[in-house]
Amino acid sequence: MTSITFEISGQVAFITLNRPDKLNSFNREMALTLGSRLDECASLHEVRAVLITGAGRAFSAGQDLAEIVGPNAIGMDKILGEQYNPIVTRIRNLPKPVVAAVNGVAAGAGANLALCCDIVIAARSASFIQAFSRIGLIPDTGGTWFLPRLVGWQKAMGIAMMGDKIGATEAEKLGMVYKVYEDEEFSGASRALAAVLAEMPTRALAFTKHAFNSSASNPLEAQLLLEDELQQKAALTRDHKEGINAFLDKRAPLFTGE
Ligand code: LHQ
Repeated sequence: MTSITFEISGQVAFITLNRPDKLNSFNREMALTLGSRLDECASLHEVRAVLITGAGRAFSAGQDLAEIVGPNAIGMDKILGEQYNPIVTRIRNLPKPVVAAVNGVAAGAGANLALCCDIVIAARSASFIQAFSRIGLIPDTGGTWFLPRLVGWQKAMGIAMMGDKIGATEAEKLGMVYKVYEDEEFSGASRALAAVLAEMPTRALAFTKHAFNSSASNPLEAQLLLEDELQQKAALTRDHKEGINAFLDKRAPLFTGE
């Protein structure tokens, strides 16, 4: 059984973490395959949005803990640098929107994989656990960067140190999640949301992502200059012209991602 399933439909790449009997925890092969699939999403012109979700009852339980013990254990020196960090940087740099559709529990690196995506949606019964402190580790996969930015320093520190299970309803209130959908409508709603994103002006969304990424380290003056530069680029796109024309013609725009 393949640990990552990949399907392109209606300009959306659907990536499913697929080790349901192990709650989609990541072994090395699965992490490296996810990285390759994200590269494909970047290079395939027909992909205009990406949706990552989990098979079965979990989104992902993070690192497969069985793989880091015993004589054949993968060394800690190889795990973050080779497996998880490249996934986070690929998602942040991918010039297309990436949605995490958190269908169930997301723990450890699984939680932070979700939080590094552009839009995080969750099923009502989903949950997020910074499970690291329970096993004597620190939040990784970008957790120490994303969590304080999403929920503020104090909530982030509490969540990271206590390893609390945060349900979807609370996660939405805290700002970890864009929207929560009832379990029975979650699959359809997440596919619909990704389909809408795939029909939006892809280059403007990529510039938006670039600007948000840069805002994390830019002073205001530099950020204003970057907005100016990116807005000028956006204004040259076909989709910008189409958006204006459609508005003036009182019709729905047809964006092509050009
Ligand atoms: C698992 C796992 C799992 C293997 C459930 N591994 N089998 C980076 C750098 C280097 C090293 C370490 O890690 C990292 C990043 C990280 O991600 S560290 C954090 C790793 N993750 C965890 O510590 C979470 C461990 N899992 C849990 O705490 C629970 O399974 C949760 C709360 C996620 C779900 O609990 P339950 O709903 O009660 O399910 P369960 O515990 O019964 O799990 C179901 C099965 O999945 C079970 O297998 P079995 O054969 O007994 O049915 C678990 O052993 C397996 N599983 N997580 N991470």
